[in-house]
Amino acid sequence: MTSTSTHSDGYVPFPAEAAADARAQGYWAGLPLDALLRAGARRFPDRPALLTADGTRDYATLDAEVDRMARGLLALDITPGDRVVVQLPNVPEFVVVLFGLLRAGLVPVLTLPAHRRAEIEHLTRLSGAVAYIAADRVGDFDYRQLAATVQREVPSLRHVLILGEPATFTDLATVPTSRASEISLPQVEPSDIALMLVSGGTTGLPKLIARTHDDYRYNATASAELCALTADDVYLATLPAAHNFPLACPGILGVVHAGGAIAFVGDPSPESAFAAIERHRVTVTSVVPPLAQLWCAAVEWEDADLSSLRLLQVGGAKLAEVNARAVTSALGATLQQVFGMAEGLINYTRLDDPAELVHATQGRPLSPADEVRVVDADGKDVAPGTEGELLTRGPYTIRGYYRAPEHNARAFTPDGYYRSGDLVRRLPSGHLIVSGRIKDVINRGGENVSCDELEEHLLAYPGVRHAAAVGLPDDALGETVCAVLVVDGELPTLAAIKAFLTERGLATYKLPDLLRRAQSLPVTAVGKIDKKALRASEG
Ligand code: OOB
Repeated sequence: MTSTSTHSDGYVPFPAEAAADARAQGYWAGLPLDALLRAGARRFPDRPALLTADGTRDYATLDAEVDRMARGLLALDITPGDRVVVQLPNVPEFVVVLFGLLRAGLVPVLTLPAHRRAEIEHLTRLSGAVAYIAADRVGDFDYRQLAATVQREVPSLRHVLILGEPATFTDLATVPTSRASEISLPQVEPSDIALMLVSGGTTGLPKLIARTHDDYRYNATASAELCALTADDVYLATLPAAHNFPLACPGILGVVHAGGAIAFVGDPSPESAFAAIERHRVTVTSVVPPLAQLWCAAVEWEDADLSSLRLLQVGGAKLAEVNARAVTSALGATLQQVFGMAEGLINYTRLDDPAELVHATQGRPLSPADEVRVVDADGKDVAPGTEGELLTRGPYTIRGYYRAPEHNARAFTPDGYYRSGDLVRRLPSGHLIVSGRIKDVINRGGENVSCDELEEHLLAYPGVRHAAAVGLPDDALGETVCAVLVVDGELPTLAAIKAFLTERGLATYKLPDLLRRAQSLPVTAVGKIDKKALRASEG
């Protein structure tokens, strides 16, 4: 039995014994994440690293640019170990900022463009971030206004760096500096926290997932090898780059390891994505199931040349078997199902798996060192092939969320397994079939909506006595968000509820799609809201 200890600042490290094993077995290379780019610049200086609208940047150029960014960040009064909230859209600067922070020993807190005040304020406070890096605006949303609000509420936030028109803040473009002799770069410890990912969240607000250089480097490099990435690959970041899937499974970091090139697309519509695939001769990309279905349908009317695409990764939510077959035949590329989680464990179907497994399973664990248990409600291992909850532990799975001791006591077993909340069946080959979730989260097209969090906000609406959020099956999104309310007087309109939640700073994807009225909510034997019954009655 290994013990878990929590660092004084709320970080739960790998137990010494597990860390020693991961090193001894060669999973952890003992290198900082930034070494991926350093190695790229050494091995492939002239190869394209970033493919942008105005040309390409080779590895040597990108590396030099990252160097100037790292030193420029440290020239502000930011010191190694400090957290920096990053909220950028899919643009090449994302890579410069990410590696710049890593090289400077600063810890990026990777939030998604769709996050709004409630999430950003919470994550800034929880991480104790001293800086926030965002674009001026995306669509009609102005991140500078968000920054101003968060800075008012969270005193630790000293710097706001804006990509684009900075208004009253600092222009990100003025940060890089070539005063290399004056500002030295720190020695980064591979066992330190490299970056923080944001959890989909099961209860209340999102949690922070601290990933070390060692574990995340392994995550990305082992994934790159599994996907057989080479310097000839071109990866298209279609999903938000700050998400674990496009970032490190193998994604951006995996491609840098292989010496390949990265292209970005701001919106994942077939029009934009197909044009980018054709233009950059993209070989690999990753999407969520609804997007895969949309792309599948779009090949009928879009006449872009997609012949360069060799691997289409689909994950984030369950891809129905019928859709898996359709994707393979419509897009021509090899399909890979990816069942992963920001907490760690990633399962992949292999490139040479028989079609049956690729279509009907969500893959098997990346690493031979991944430990997977499938257990019943009492935590006992179920018989092979039987449905149960997936528990996991391994060289790239966290041992606890950052600064969340109470939640950790429930979300992890005493011997360090993460309770995923996912219901799975395991085949003799080790492949897993995901059959549902025990956690109360709605998976809306790959975005996780925490029912608890949404309910808390709904209950704040005048006249709402009880509120329950449930996911209802939906052909396009997998699940839609249905809010069931017990109210005094008139039921508010859906538009009024959405406006109210938006005003409270909730992300757009968490807003209910449907609103229903109930006289009372069904409860379980111990008095908890019975979501299963509710789902059955509302579905
Ligand atoms: C990925 O990571 P998260 O942290 O946004 O969400 C994790 C949860 C899983 O626990 C599971 O409930 C669900 O999303 N999920 C899937 C799935 N992939 C993720 N459910 C069914 N089938 C799948 N293929 O979503 C993520 C992280 C890395 C790679 C890919 C996805």
